[in-house]
Amino acid sequence: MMNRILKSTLLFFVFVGLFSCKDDDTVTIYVVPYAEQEPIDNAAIVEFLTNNYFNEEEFIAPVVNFSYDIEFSTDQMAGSYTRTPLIDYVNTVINNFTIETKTITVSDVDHTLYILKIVQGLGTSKPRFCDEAFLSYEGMTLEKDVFDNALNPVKLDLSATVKGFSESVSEFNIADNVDAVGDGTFDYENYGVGAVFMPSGLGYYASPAGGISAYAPLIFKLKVYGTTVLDHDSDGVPTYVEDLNGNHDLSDDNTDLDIFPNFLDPNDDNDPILSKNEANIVVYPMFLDGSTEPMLGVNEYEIERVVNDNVVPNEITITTATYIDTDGDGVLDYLDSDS
Ligand SMILES: [Ca+2]
Ligand SMILES: [Ca+2]
Ligand SMILES: [Ca+2]
Ligand SMILES: [Ca+2]
Repeated sequence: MMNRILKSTLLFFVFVGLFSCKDDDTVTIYVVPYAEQEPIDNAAIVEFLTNNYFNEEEFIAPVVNFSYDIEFSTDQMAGSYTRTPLIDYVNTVINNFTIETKTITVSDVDHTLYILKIVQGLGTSKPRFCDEAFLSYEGMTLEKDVFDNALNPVKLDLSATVKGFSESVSEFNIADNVDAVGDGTFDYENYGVGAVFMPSGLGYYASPAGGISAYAPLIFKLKVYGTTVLDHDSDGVPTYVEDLNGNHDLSDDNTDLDIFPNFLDPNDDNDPILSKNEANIVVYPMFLDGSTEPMLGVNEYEIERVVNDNVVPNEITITTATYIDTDGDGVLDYLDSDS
């Protein structure tokens, strides 16, 4: 089921739209330009937000064991309670709920995400756009047809999801506390809860698939529990650091101009030394029972965490890599082919 939000590379090559046959039997495939489609999608999202409400009364006064499930409805009245139209929350805080807007540019066209924040989450960190998030979600169209869900939490590499998804999940904080229940399950407390309304340009755009028609704006309900930093090429440089130009596109950072972008290249500068061997490696022994974590320095990243609990009670070791600039030219050795 989770595959539905995975971004297929086919998306970039398979364009389905209006076909027209010419005399020579060649087929012209027409893809609606982003600049034409974006206003249409935005208007459809605004219409949804104008005509729909959510079960805010349940979040204002949650009952014991409330599921924290969001329900969208065209019913303004919940018993004697009068709900607020979703559109009124846009960039406005009411009862601690709000809809934040976020602009993402695709092919020079600005697209707006509408991110409904019901619970921000009280954990100290947020998943980055290319981290592995631990979350549950439900995807639906503006017609409320559910096309995908993971109601039990799953781990998802956000770099492999559509932009509207990764750029929304990364706006929530994770849980602030995790308790082992004792039966193998865990209770997460104060995790992020919300939803995103995204134009098709930040979803699947021209590729219809699995119950989603082409150019369909999408809604995802989200519960964000945890996050893990990813290092896709295991070179000791976290993937988020490999986005050198900071544009949240991992494909356009390629120091040595070979076929592998830096986040998939264990030797970013194509000199004779692997990136991980161009770093200072330090192993910090520490203990689970009260030791504070090592403060990481500049260009220092955790690359391994080993629990030795079965050998030395409570002992773990944290290994870090610090990337250095030996010749002082401002380019770290792993990106510098002449150092
Ligand atoms: Ca890496
Ligand atoms: Ca980039
Ligand atoms: Ca490369
Ligand atoms: Ca190298």
